[in-house]
Amino acid sequence: MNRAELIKQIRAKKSFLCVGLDPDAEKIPKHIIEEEEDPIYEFNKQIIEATAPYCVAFKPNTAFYEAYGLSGIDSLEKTIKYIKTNHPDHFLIADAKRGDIGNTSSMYAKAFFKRLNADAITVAPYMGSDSVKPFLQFENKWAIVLGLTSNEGSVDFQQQKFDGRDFYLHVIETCAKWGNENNMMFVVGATKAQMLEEIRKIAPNHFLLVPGVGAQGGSLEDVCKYGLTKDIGLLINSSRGIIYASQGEDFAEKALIEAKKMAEQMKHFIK
Ligand code: OMP
Repeated sequence: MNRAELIKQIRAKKSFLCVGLDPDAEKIPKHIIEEEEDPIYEFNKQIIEATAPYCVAFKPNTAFYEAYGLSGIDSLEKTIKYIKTNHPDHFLIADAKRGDIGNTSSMYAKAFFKRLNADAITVAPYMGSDSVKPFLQFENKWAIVLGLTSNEGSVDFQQQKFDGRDFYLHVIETCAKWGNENNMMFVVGATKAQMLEEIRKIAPNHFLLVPGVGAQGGSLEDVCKYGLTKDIGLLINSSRGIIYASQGEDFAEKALIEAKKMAEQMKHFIK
């Protein structure tokens, strides 16, 4: 999916919500675990059907599949195929946080863009340009580079001063030169919303993937206040806050309600 198509979807739906598909067997409703042959896939399908009208993107985090070995990988492949077949207008982010020496990154890119057919992959830029550039070689595919993450540990490196500025600003500024607004986005945690003001000075038009609302406590209003652009420029992710709104038989209905609530809030920010 290219930038124009993504913006068109956001404007049509009046939502820039990304639903995180992070299935955890401990939290998936009991009846699904007991009755279904592939509980993760079944859980995802019901969440996808319930929330698709209110979101423009889905983000399976691969850890939640890799943890279950081959069957988990199979559930991931089936989930992606299901979205691509039934909801081809939704942007599909494989949240895998990859990045390695060039030839290895090329294989990661192949795995996620060619084999799995994801639209985007999250990328850890610590290893530098040759680790990121292989993800930028595919038409209409995206590298979503970690900029300022939502977790407490972001102070350890990202928020250390380097040349008088926070290090994450150097990372974003430098990475932005390797790609462009049509093949690169940045991750910025919702828990650091005020820092978006500085980030927008160096990445005024890039789309930002913003996780950390819901379970991690970030504010949707603050993210919009500091991060919105004329093209919206934001994909706001919530995983647990939506998919585990209920762990009972009504989980899909409750997920729908939560996704709808977020989309209603987003509507006010779309001119
Ligand atoms: P919830 O906290 O349940 O909404 O999930 C957040 C999702 O976003 C998880 O899949 C995280 O791995 C991911 N995430 C963060 O929470 N913080 C970040 O800084 C970056 C990500 C990410 O790259 O998506």
